[in-house]
Amino acid sequence: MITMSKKGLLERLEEGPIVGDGSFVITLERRGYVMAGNWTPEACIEYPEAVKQLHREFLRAGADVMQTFTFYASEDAMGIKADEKPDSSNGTTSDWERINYVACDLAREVADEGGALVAGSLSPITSYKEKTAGKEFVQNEFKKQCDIFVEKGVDFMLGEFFAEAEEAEWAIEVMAKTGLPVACMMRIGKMGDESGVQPGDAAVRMAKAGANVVGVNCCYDPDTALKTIELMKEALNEAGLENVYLMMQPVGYHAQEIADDPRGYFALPEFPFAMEPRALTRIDVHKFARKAYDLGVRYIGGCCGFEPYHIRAIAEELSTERARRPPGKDKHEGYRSLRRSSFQSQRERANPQYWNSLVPAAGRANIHKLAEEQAESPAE
Ligand code: CBH
Ligand code: ZN
Repeated sequence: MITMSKKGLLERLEEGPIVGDGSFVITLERRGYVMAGNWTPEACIEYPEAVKQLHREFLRAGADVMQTFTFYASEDAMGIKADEKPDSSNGTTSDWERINYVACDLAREVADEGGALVAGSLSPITSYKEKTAGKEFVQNEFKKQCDIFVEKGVDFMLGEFFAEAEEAEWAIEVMAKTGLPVACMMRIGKMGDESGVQPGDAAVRMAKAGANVVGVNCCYDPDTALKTIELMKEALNEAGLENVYLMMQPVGYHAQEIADDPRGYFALPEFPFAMEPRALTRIDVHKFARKAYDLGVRYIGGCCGFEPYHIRAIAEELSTERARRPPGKDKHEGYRSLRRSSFQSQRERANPQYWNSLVPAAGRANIHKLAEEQAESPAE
């Protein structure tokens, strides 16, 4: 067996762009393994094969990082959400600990199949959001998860989806104490966080709290998120913090109209059960990856709605910069493979010009008439 010495997060970022993974709770809900509303990761212990399969698809798509599927898996968040469940067989309060352990095993098993890194993943503490808990309680919640991540030997720490710079700082302080590299993303828009902290200030605060990589995730589409990242970049440069890397994992949906809404894409009427018509195409993602790289973002992945084929588009777009293509390349040769089609009309599409200039349809021929008909006879 050949053992390659594995490079860590910061060494890899030094060499070139890192590809993150994509959507877990949203994708596993669609596949039948996660409960909408709760968005908690019991699937780690209930359907470990389903979680591993999704990790594996992201790995094959070119992801360099497997985030532990520990979203909302603090004792606090899971406890509050379990209490709200009508049926206690859906998980018990004490499951949080086992979920965190198993999540590390699942991510590690798959990461080792392709030399990827495992990120121990933290997310908001429900009692902080409800303003019923202070710093000591919140940091202790983060610490309990971090202790498990360290025991399980994750490669770095990653915080995500924080609504306020303050909670992100508290998480970063705890993550930094592990001595591992720290990445942290807020779900902040260009208007600022929920307490009025501007994106630039939030980025500087995250960096000063000890994060090596900072940025935004979820809530906004790639174009909107890029504007927020630009503000972060300017502020980091002004503060002399150019050595801090930028990262982004936006949603895999078109959501231009909520660009100024602090609730992000959750404000869309289609969230969460009718999002399909808004899905990004792989061509949208190629364009996003290029813009992000050109802006200086060095860790590029996706959040809700980013399916494995979207992550593959990032890895393919940046294959020159990364000097490699995704592991699944044997089934992909760009648009050229359409030359093999049985149909002349498809063979004509075997070129990038066709796809790059395409404006995809919404799929409904007469959407206004359809809306009128639905108003007359609403579905159950
Ligand atoms: O599961 C994942 O993909 C995570 N890496 C990020 C999830 S972002 C938000 C999910 C929904 C939250 C909610 O509605 O409470
Ligand atoms: Zn998300």
